Amino acid sequence: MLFTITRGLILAAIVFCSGAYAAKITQNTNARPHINLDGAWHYIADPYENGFYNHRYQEHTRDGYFKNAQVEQPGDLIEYDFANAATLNVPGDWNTQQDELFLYEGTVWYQRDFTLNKSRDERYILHFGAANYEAVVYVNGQKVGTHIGGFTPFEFDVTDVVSDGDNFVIVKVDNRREREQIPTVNTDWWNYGGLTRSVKLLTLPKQHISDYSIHLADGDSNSITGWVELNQPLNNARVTVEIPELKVKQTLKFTGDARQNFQFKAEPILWGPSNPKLYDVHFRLQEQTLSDRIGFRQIDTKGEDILLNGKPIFLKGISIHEESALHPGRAWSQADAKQLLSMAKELGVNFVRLAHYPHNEHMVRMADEMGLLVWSEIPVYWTVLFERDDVYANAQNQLSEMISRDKNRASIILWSMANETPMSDARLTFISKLAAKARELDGTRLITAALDTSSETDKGKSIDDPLSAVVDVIGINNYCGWYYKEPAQCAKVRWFSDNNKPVIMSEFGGGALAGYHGAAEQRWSEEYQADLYRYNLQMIDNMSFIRGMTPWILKDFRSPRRPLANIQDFWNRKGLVSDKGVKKQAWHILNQYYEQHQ
Ligand code: GCB
Repeated sequence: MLFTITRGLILAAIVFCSGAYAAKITQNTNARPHINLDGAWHYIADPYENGFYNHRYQEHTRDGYFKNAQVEQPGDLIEYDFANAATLNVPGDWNTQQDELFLYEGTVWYQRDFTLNKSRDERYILHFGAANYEAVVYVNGQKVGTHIGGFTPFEFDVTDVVSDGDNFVIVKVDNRREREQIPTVNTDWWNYGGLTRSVKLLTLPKQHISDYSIHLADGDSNSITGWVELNQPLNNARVTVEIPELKVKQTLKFTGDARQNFQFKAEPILWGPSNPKLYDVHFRLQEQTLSDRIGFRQIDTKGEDILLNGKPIFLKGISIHEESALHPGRAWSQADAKQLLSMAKELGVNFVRLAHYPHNEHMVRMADEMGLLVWSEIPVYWTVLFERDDVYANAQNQLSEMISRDKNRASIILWSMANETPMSDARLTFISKLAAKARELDGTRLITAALDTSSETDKGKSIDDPLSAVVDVIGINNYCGWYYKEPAQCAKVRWFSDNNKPVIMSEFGGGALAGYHGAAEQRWSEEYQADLYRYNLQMIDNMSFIRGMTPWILKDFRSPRRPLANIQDFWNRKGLVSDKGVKKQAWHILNQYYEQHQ
């Protein structure tokens, strides 16, 4: 206990001192010049954090593993050796790459060399797609920063630390779960550790465009607006924003500022599931051109309706964890994104809930291309310590990093603040503050949260969680036929909502082992799960205020909470397909339902 508190305080100190919560992230990193640092990294598992603390439990300042020391004299005592250590592939979780790390929670050190032709005209930014959970980053033996949070990008300017020629980078990644984290200690997914997303050294001109935002003006589909931000304020700089296909080009003049707003008239074909039209957009500063593919669309609510481009839409969705059928462990690649989202499309969806944390950037870019609407969320999940300011700061930072990376993706229509959080005043204050922050950072999307609280009344189940007043769209998680009632009883369950807001059934479902057949009463059989879907869909048909659903879940996913031998074997079996992608009967029930509800 004492250890936990002390570690919490140390962490808070590290975080605030090293600026781990400054959410500045270079936009569109794949389109930037960079040195790709993916591939084999040497690693040392360090459960006692021997490479970080000395025997008096003080942080090493001179001779920790970050030094990457090599034996020079025969008598040298160095008890680690990255050069001869085994390797892990980056990106990738460590759990599924080495048997000994499968259940490991703790510190792993990563090391790799790289060479650089250093130029005086460039800035070097070391960019991480994500590292779960806490990363301490060193370049050439110097600490360059710390980051907390397992699913969002972060970066450090390492210009002054890198050398011409040989360099090395070392990252201490720690995935221990702690009570004060976001997410907290108890979740229902695998705690995959490591450098789970790509690592790049961005090699950028000294003055460059660091970020931009571009979207339709609120309520005006013939007006495109946004801003461009430079990495430093400039006098007399010009940036052009051009969309050749729309024949628009505007030049922005920077007179001592780092950010300039823009707005111009245009008549884009609006992006949507039936026509996911994307435009090439070019931002130019001096000789640099930065290009992106952008969709333009409006998203609003009106009473109980969700309006996409002004028209009511029903969100036929599915929930997805970041695990694909292509390989074990965390999904990270474009191929993973394609596999998952193609499977979702085949199910007949126009909407995906990317649960329960921000997924990798390939997912949202692929959703843009494929015309899938997206719910994106931060891991404010279950029993977070809502009373604590440092916990809030962490959640807000993860929210800011998610929005910063993905603000230009037309597919994303909903930012979700939380999942199934227990009611309390502290929780209401915490999530209300997050929602206000999200609206401040991005006024172009809707705010939601998945609630699991409803009260029983004479009329039926009432959606009366006070968070309903805070969000634009109410998500409800409800496991009728699984955690309560038998499936057949679900058809008769009645709900009502006095919120005059759209409601999405953000979760329902039940487990089945693919290939296990039996009577419909037989738990874990495909027949049971199929029946549960049939009756829940009947229940949903009686909910006049429902405007979408994301049943739980597309594919079986790993979870330490699910040990049942020969059935679960540490998989949550609520997938409509098995972990290998084999369809279960319930898949066809939902597929038919979606086909009939055009
Ligand atoms: C939920 C959670 C989800 C779990 C699911 C389950 O309500 O939101 O993360 O995996 O239930 O399978 O119980």
